[in-house]
Amino acid sequence: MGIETGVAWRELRAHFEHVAELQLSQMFADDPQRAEVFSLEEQGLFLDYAKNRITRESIDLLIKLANEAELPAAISDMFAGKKINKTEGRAVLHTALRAPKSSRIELDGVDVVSQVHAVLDNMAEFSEAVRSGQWLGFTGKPVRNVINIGIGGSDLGPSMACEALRTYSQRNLNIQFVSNVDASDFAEAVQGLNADETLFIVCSKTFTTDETLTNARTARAWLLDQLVDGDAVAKHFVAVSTNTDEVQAFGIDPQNIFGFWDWVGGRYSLCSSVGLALMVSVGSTNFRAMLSGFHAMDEHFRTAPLEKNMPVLLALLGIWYNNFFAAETHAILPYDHYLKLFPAYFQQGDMESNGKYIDKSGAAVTVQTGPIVWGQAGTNGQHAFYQLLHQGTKLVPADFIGFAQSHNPIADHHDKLMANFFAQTQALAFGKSSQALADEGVDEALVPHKTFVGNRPTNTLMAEKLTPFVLGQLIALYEHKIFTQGVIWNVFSFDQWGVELGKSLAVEIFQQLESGDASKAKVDASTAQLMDRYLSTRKSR
Ligand code: G6Q
Repeated sequence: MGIETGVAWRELRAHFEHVAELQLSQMFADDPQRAEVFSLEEQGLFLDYAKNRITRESIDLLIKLANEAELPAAISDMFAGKKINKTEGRAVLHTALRAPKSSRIELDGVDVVSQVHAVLDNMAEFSEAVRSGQWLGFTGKPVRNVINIGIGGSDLGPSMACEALRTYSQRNLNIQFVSNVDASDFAEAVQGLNADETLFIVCSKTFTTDETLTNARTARAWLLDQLVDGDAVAKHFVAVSTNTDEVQAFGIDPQNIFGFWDWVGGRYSLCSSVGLALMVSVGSTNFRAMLSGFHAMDEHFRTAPLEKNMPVLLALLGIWYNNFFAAETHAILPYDHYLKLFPAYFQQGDMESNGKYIDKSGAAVTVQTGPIVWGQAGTNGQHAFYQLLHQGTKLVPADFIGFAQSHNPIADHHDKLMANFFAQTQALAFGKSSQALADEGVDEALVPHKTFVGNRPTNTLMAEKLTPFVLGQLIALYEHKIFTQGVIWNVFSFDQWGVELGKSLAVEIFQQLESGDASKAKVDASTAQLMDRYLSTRKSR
């Protein structure tokens, strides 16, 4: 039986009929306490959710829904290391990656926290060696370029966080990310670099991912082309993986393997050794400060009552729009240039976790699940897609994220940035009426075009500054939001079977392309035609 057959869902549906008619402008006018009631602070991270199309009753009913879905028990199960990722038979313990050294979390009778800290210590030692110039390449030169080769969960987290914390980075180190199997990605990354000053981090949980292994082999060939001697590989390649056998088969020194565990999902792995490139960039102290931010949010999520629980509130608001207002998408709009990859990071985090139509019982769901997540840093988006947010026919709930202090306090830039940040949520919520336009004497024919109906919901997240700690808080906030929604929609948020079919078809098609003859390919007429066209026009290698 789906969640929609429960009492809370039914009550929410009836309540929606009433709330759908309400205007934010009226709700603010009617309730002077509204901003205060619908806001919450957690260790410096402030959430204002007053500009949502909700009443106090909406929140009560949504909390009732969370309780009906037995969210508190689900949270305990995850933190306790129960094997909640049932389709893969695994625990989901990314929270253990940021647990303090003094804590103990057992999985199958073994404490995982001590394992986590042992790897963190190894990472710190390695990072400091690279940063200080003690790690020498094959010709005795220190490392100047670090290239992470990985894809998906082994790329998006460290690349997003390196960008987010760029001001904390050691600027004489050039950190790059190569993910795409398109050789242009690799070719551009190594353009002009000297191999004897370049270190590759091959980052792959399974060490079987075709894109990553293809890039890693190309990197090895590129290195040996310059350095010739096969022994150079040990000085210029390290690996992050759970698959030590395959890493060694590749030729990487077992001393240079940073392990992690199958209870860490790829898209939840930034705090594991998958964050190695980030630690090299910002140093272990900043990395650990980020882990503290993650842990602070983990503890808040684990212990705060649901009605004062930031990830839970964001999740429930998302469900309110997704399932009752029929919103199809959710925008993440950070007003901080360093967070420009944050929307893409949570595009994977959210869509790979909750983009599922089969529920935990194996039946098709009967309610909408994960939204399409997208976004871009402000103010750039304002000059691109905000037109649709303000006057389009679709409802796009959005999160605005901003900071009181800039890392680059130059002239009046930051006040201008933040003026836009505040203006946008205000415009979205309250719009501009045709009456106001008429009063201003706007040409009658233009009034409809210039009218903003408003009533478009947003959340606003603010903190003092984008520090490593705050970044950790923010990431954990969204992780737990996704978890909460998955519990309510009753889907398995920690598997990703939907990426498998394309991968296996590509293997077959690749063989046909290699043979140069597509006639035996078991593909449809359209694909056959496209393959033929490709084969007849591609250059032979
Ligand atoms: C994330 C996914 C996926 C994964 C990549 C890379 O949750 O599992 O994005 O991270 O496919 O996998 P490897 O790390 O095993 O190369």
